[in-house]
Amino acid sequence: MPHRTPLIERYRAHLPVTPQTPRLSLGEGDTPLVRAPALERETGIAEVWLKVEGANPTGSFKDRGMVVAIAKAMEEGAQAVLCASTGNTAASAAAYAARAGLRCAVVLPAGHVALGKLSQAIAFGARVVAVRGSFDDALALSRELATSGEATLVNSVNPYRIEGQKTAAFEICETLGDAPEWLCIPVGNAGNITAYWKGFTEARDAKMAKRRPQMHGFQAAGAAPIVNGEVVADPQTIATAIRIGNPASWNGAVRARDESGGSITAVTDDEILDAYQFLARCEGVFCEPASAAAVAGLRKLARVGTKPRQVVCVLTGNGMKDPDRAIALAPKIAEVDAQLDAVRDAIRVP
Ligand code: AN7
Repeated sequence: MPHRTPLIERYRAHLPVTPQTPRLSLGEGDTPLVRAPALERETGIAEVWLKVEGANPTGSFKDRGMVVAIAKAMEEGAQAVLCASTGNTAASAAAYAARAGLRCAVVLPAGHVALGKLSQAIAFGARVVAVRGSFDDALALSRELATSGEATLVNSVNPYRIEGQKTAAFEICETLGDAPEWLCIPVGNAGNITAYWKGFTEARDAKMAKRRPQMHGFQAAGAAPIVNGEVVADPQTIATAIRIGNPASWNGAVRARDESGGSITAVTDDEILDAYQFLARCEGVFCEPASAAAVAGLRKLARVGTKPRQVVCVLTGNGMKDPDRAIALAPKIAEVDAQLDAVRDAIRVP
């Protein structure tokens, strides 16, 4: 038995699983909820919690939805799965497809996928195709390819993905004993904010929680279609995971915002990188830049208006996904002779 109960088992009463659904698992879900004391001091908010989704098997929240989508594809007799991706969906699809014995193809925006994610897709044996275009182009092409029935589409337009991802909201309610006052979350294709809102709603209806949170979503300023109210033809941001100009779950995000009395706002790349470094250096939590958008957004909201007492920020992906970004922010690494004095001099703070 794996030491974690498989997500599909644990939440089977709330998921579209049948006795015929394979019990697929790589140990997804049950991720840490970690206090953020430095953020609490800085924002003046009594409780700030980080939902560390980078602790999932392939290092992102995508595994929660992918395990359900791939298990259902197996149940339905699929031979192959397909997705477009900014990287994490591809890594997750490739891993669960490998486990399930299905073929997997991933369609990526050329030149804009972080190294760790690309290496995962390759290692798990997916067929990798990079298109000269954006994620939005890749998704449009993948949707069209999937209509032929040759492969099952496992992007978040596949409803099983949303079903699996909503389990993170259940876990938060279980750990805190209720939903938090605010949930802060990055928004790209908008599947995750849609999934959390569904999860919090079902948690309340199932008496796992008494309330639902205000949902605060954050897009990168150069890729902020929902904030701007129009499609972004050429989205740009260093947070490549959320470099998306035409989110598939746009309506779901708007509904989550409006029904919860929350917001969807933009954060700049500088604000994202500042939060990224703050989390790593002051909290000891290394997330990828897109994830830091949630914390950049919280810092911004906390400077104006009324503050809540309790917030959860969703850290969607592991910092090691994008090693190039961390290294690009470093001062030059000192290289010295293998001698005591040289090393001591190099370590000494100037
Ligand atoms: C780390 O992998 O879209 O709003 O193709 O990888 O549900 O899209 C990734 C998205 C946030 C945004 N944080 O979530 C993909 C992809 C990380 C991500 C998002 C993504 P959605």
